[in-house]
Amino acid sequence: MRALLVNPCFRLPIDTRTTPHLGLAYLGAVTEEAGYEVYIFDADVEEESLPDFIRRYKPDIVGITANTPQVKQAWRTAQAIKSVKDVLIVLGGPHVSVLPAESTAHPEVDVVVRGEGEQVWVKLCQIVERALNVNPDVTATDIVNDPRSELGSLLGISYHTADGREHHNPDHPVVADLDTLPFPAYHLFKMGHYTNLQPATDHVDGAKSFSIMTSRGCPYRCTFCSQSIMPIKWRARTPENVLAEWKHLVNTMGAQEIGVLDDSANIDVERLERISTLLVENDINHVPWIFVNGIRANLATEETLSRLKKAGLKRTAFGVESGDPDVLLSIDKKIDHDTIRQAFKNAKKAGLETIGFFIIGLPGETEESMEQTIKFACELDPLVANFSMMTPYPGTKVYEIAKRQGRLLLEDWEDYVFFDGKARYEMGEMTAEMVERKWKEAYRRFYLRPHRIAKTLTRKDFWLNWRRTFRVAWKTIFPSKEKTKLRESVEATAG
Ligand code: B12
Ligand code: SF4
Repeated sequence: MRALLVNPCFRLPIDTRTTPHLGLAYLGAVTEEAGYEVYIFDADVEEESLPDFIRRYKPDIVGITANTPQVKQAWRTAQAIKSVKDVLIVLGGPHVSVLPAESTAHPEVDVVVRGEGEQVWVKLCQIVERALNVNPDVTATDIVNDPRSELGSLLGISYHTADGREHHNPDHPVVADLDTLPFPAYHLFKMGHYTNLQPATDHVDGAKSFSIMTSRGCPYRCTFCSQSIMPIKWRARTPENVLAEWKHLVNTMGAQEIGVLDDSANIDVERLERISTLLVENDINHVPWIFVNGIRANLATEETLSRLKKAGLKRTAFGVESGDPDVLLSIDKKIDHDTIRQAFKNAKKAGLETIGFFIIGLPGETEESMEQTIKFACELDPLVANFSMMTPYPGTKVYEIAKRQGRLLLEDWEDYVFFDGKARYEMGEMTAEMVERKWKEAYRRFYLRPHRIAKTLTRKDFWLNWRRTFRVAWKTIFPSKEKTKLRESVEATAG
């Protein structure tokens, strides 16, 4: 039984760096563990065309990942594969988990897996294996339309049968104990072909900067965040299990930097402190690491952050979102400005670099509230301030609000990247012009303060990456020409 996992080609208009996909690395690992042959075809780095590869590799099952801006390319990819072989094509990932019917309506998509994929994917491989054992020439059409098909009782999937019926089976339970998962199968990637292994760390191109996820999920439900698609229960790996992977990354893979991808790593502070102790005790705290996504500000005490610093933490991010108290309250972040102020102070006292995530254009915003966000960013003065224009992703509350009370300005999922300088919706007095203007102003006012310029120029990391920093800054302001060319070249890679 041969399985194939595909990351459809998708390049952001701002940046064409490539990075291995952690979700596929986990899926690859469980496929191998189940005893199947598996190949990860990352269209961003492969030289061969996918149809040629399909003819050569002859997979028995294909899984394709898709987030929102990637989903159209996932459909094109599925079509290109089907034109070569009627193999079972499975789509998974955040976008199709929210809108499964949209994908199963495409005849080239056989099955959609909703939510966390490891267990359901392995069960699908087993179903295909059993079908092949009965009939070595069985096709995807046969498997899906067999009235006795095991798909009928497989939790967590959606599919469409030839009689026109849609099937949305109940959800599959999530992996209860994350320690039971194997480590991500990086050996299945052509590691040398990636320009960057973890984009949010400092030694950008060509450095060995790996990702790790020590917990999954988030118990909060911020109205703008796609995390709400995933189960509300926060699950964590044990410190010992995290340590084992960390050692593997440092000692076997030669990691020079590590990006922790958890959505909310510090929900259980004791667990995090135990991880810190283990990193120190095992002498692997010399490899710097970064919280790439925000940690909860209300749980970031100076003591915890100091222990993390000793364990090698170099930089931490906090989701600040808005400088306006009413807007902050309205997005269910469940945090206030004083707590955020204190968290930044604690991090700075602990000797950590900080990142602040801010959003311009949340529902109910006015020019005044955006102004408060810019001022608050300047007051907190993190090392990195990241301002995004609100992009309402399907499945989030903001998406529903924008659809009902505002006017969505995008029809095409491929436009759901948030780096191309365009507002995504208008609502009440909040016009696209206002959001775009304040967003540009935010960057200008934050980074062009004299002390910021001086601070930037004195940092070693800036000089390591200055070419890329300027390229990114330029493309943030003037992205459109690049985007058309990129999109044409991306579409060409599907078939
Ligand atoms: C790291 C990260 C990135 C990195 C690297 C992405 C990569 N190559 O892996 C970078 C910085 C490049 C990035 C960029 C973007 N990201 Co991002 N990113 C993440 C983050 C923080 C972690 C991803 C991860 O590794 N998760 C852990 C793995 C285990 O989960 P997973 O990948 O989702 O895979 C599991 C399931 O989804 C499912 N599954 C996935 N694929 C498949 C396929 C099959 C066949 C099956 C069966 C199952 C399956 O099973 C997997 C294992 O359980 C997530 C948040 C999150 N918690 O996931 C956001 C997230 C995925 N990103 C998001 C977004 C919006 C983006 C951008 C569009 C933002 C932008 N810049 O405009 C871009 C798109 C880039 C692109 N090229 O597609 C959203 C997606 C929302 C949506 N509706 O699509 C998320 C959920 C963040 C959020 N909370 O809003 N991202
Ligand atoms: S923004 Fe952060 S805290 Fe809020 S739901 Fe998303 S991951 Fe959780």
